Amino acid sequence: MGDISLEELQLATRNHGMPLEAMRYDVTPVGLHYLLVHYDIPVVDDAWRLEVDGNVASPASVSLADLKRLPAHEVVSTMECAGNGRAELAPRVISQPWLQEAIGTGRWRGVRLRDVLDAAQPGEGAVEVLFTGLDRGVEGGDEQPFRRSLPLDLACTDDVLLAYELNGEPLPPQHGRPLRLLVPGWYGMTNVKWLARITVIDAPFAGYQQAKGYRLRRTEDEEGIPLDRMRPRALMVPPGVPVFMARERTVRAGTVELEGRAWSGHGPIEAVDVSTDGGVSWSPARVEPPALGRWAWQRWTFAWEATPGSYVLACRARDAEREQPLEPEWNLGGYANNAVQRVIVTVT
Ligand SMILES: Nc1nc2c(c(=O)[nH]1)N[C@H]1C(S)=C(S)[C@@H](COP(=O)(O)O)O[C@H]1N2
Ligand SMILES: [Mo]
Repeated sequence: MGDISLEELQLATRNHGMPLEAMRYDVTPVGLHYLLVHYDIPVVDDAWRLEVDGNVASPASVSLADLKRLPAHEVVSTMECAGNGRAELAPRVISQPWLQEAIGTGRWRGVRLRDVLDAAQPGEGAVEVLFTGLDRGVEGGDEQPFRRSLPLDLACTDDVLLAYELNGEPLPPQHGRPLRLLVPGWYGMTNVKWLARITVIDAPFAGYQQAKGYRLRRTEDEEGIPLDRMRPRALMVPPGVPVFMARERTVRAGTVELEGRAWSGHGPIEAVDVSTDGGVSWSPARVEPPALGRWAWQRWTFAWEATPGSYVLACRARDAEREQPLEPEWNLGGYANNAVQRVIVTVT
């Protein structure tokens, strides 16, 4: 794989994953939710306002108090960074070196984006809504704010939020205080934090995070396919106890209740299979129905009759149309690698 660089380590210490044992919580406690920040976390004061402009009949500048006067809506949603699994690609892709922990499930509360857009009245010819964050940095050689767009029809769906609360508290600084976009089912980059401006536009946004970043492509000159919804993935809570450095696991012989979570941005999980021989043979796990609404991960369990020896455990999810691959498929940005998780376990 090659040594990890100091630059990658610098990213990895700023942006942390969710320790997989935190999948025991239905909703991820705030400090355990994964974190990804491209530039710096901005400090936002009370004078903050959200500007709504572009191709709209009624441009507006609204405070947080104005937003809180609109009907509140809550969604429990599992979020995953599009780069989750990147560090398992070979050749390694140099960026935030995620293994499999770039995930979390939040109880997000805010107002429907649709209510804010309806008040502004998008004009004839409007096709997308552009979201601009307060954070700035240099990427692809140009200084820019973090910015991404959504198609107008998706922006106006029921569960797309401008969120001001996470798990019943005001958004913490690192997760977008005071306001962020939340698009359930889509990969993490969609959910623009520290919103400053919402602009209704007449042509698809062609900025860096849309035209260059977050596209599936194998070479620089390929146009590629934009990333959107999360692919299916199952992860297990690593069983037993870890070895301090290698994190390989030891469990006692007997019935071991394996547990984990599974999700897909395309719809409910239809099945999770478990393997105790590294993915050669598979048996079905018990998958619980969605308990927290359609956008949250589903819990699964599997009773493993463990006898002494060495094992490679694996789990694999499928939704109505797609199943996790056994091996990663390489791409330039190191995105959307949902290859199955493998956990090395010794039974004593
Ligand atoms: N303004 C802004 N929004 C952002 C980002 C960012 O760097 N700046 N990172 C994006 C990425 S790549 C991901 S994966 C998610 C992470 O959200 P979280 O840190 O709240 O888990 O936020 C997205 N929204
Ligand atoms: Mo991300």
